[in-house]
Amino acid sequence: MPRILHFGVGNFFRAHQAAYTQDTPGWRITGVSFRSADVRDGLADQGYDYALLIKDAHGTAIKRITVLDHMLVAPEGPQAVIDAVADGDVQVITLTVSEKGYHLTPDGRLDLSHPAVSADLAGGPLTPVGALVRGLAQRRDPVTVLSCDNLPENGSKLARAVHDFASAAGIDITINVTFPASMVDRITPATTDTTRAEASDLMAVPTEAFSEWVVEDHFAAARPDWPGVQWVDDVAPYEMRKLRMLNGAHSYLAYAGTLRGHTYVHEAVADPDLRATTQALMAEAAQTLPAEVQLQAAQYSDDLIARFDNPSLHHRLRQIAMDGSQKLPIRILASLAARTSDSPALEAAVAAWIGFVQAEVAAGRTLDDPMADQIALACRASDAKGALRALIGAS
Ligand code: CS2
Repeated sequence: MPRILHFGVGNFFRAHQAAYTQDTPGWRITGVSFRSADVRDGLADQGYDYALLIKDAHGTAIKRITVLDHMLVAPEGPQAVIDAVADGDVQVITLTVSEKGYHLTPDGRLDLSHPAVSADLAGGPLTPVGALVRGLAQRRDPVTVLSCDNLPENGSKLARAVHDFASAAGIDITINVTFPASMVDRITPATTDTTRAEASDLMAVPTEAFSEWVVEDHFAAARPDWPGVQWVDDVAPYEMRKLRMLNGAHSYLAYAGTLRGHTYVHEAVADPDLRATTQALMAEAAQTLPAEVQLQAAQYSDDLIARFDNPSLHHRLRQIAMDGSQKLPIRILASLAARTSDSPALEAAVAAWIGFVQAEVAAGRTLDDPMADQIALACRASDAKGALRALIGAS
């Protein structure tokens, strides 16, 4: 039976790609964790099945996900992960390893000086990119590698990172492998005790009813017939719209909302000042989008506000606030760079991030961000705002 190998078995994958595959007869999934064994242990205890709690303003529907049937943990057995990449039954390798999981430089190359990358090159713990390179080098059959992370041009970025790692390691990849781009969307909070109790399932995942997946139709091997996927030649317009409008607004709400004492997205977006700035931010971002999606941007913005208003999701602002140094350049600075007129709402998002990190550092809390140390240092500079802006590449 054809198989998908998935890197990064977090809640987003379990609410999105796993749910689509659940509705696609004939496919099974092997998951890979690059960090702890916790998710594998929790899922293995219940035969890898779990409940997806689909929440809208009217209530909760439960969908059982039974399509995942095996999981590997890279730190426990790196060779098993490499062998899985090389396995001929695997037709598609999907990834949700988050922005920082690719270890890219700001100009989109593999950061060879990153400690995790140099350790992997020296035979230490596997990174997702290193696992791909080592496994692809052993493969005999074509395969598709599909990034499902919130990065612009995620397919070509991953292809370049794989190429950079392979050249640095002196490894040849000779099989046909494609790296289509994709835009993924489904708001998926973290699991809490309330979620677990609601579903009587320790591994339950909460999510919203809305779901979208736009995929570049460039597959080297069998392509799952995922129902509802939009197959396109060019993902870029959809991806820009989603990153700049949804994710940009999310990050603004996360920082500005936390600063105003809110806990959840639905609370922050109900705050009249924040709601107005969120709408203005989406309008500013929309003006930077390609013509084909600009026309529907006003409707898209209204639909996003309705999704953020969802009172049942309980999506914590602090979950979105993490990794700001990785997210802001993509979600906010890209729009700012493309704009030719004043952008008060986008600037308010940069200011909200600065205010948030300064407040966290002043309170003695360690930031959940790969650049936490540099951010803390910049907060102590005499021109802290300038230093923080420079750190994320804001002019
Ligand atoms: C959020 C995203 O945590 C975050 O950074 O903005 O996870 C967002 O919920 C998803 O991209 C929605 O598809």
